[in-house]
Amino acid sequence: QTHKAAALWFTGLSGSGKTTVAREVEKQLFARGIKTMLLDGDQVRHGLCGDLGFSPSDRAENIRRVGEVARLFVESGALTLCTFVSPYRGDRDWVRELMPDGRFLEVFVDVDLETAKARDPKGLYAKVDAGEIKNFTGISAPYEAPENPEMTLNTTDATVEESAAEVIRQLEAAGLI
Ligand code: GGZ
Repeated sequence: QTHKAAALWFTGLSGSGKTTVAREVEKQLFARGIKTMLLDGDQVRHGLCGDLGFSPSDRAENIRRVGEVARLFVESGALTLCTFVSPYRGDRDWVRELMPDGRFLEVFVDVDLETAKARDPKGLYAKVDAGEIKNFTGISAPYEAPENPEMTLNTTDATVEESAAEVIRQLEAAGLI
């Protein structure tokens, strides 16, 4: 199966479904024999970015590092799925500029804050309410929604399967797979 290497950049609130949808997309790409890589915020913050917190400058550095790593994977030919809250437009645009033209696709994983709070898969929103986490995106730190994303997934209403199918469909339409 031939494909074109690109970065699929999932951005959205904690609990929006970035990682869950990206994992399902990766599973379907794998089934088609397409080379993939998945870089996830929760994962890299234990290693590569383990020294960073959630101030605006630490988030910028987090995104800079993973952007550089994503570029290496794209250059190696992988369809590279990146799942980071990445709340600042400027940080995301920086990665867009880093990638070869047309090989950065911003995927806005759009969810109602109330829905994300109700899901609270890791109990983080409860900790925010208890005053245990500062600078939490969507509550006490900003989220700058994409203005012209290549894809928007409304995960308040859609199932994981529906959202993943939409990504696959759009990758096909863009001629990347
Ligand atoms: C946002 C936070 C915070 C704060 C911990 N703000 O749902 P999760 O748990 O697994 O994803 C979030 C992850 C965010 O890491 P990123 O590297 O994606 O963030 S950024 O792109 O902004 O650099 C969340 C958890 O870590 N988390 N504290 N204060 N999310």
